[in-house]
Amino acid sequence: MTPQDVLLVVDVQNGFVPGGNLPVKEGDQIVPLINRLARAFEHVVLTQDWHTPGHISFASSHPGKKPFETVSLPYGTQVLWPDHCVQGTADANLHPALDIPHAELIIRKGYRKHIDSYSAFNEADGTTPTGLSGYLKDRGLRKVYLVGLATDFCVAWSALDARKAGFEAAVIEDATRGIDAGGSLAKSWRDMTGAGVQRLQSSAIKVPAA
Ligand code: VGL
Ligand code: ZN
Repeated sequence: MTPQDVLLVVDVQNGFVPGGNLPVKEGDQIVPLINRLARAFEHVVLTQDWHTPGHISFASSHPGKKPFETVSLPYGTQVLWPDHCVQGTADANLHPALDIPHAELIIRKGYRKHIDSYSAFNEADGTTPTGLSGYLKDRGLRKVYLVGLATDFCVAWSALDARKAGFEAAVIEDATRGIDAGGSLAKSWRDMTGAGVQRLQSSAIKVPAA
């Protein structure tokens, strides 16, 4: 790894592991691997899904709608989710086994009631920045390695936006897990590969001895 590389650890939160409100299958299994990989990186940024109560992405905010159905919103089609990662709740906390004390920044996202944000770079309207691009550029960071949850939503959208913002991007596949709603996992890999996102395995990352 070089000093221009940054590890982006996406949404490793209670809400996205078994027992959480929007559990991703095997989501907890990647935590030890992410802790290990983080030792290879001088720079680590974490993201945290951080919704208001009654957030527009929640099925419960749309009478008659169930989780995993969709609605049409001003910024496009929105998949509806169970209530998850509500600000200040245990569901929104970072996973207790995540152990990356040298992480430099936590980007919270999805905190505006009427716009979702899968991506760590831009909210779902595609135009409202979170500030991450400016942060990385100001600090001279050029290549973003992504791990975390979920491969086909927040990881993929963040990787695609990293490319749009001019960064190199690589997803470390075995340090992610997907939701795979209606073929979304395969589609996300097609989109990422097409956008020049590298698809790596953790064996390709050389981790210094503890
Ligand atoms: C995510 C759905 C809703 C994710 C967040 O972290 O991938 N997915 N909110
Ligand atoms: Zn969310």
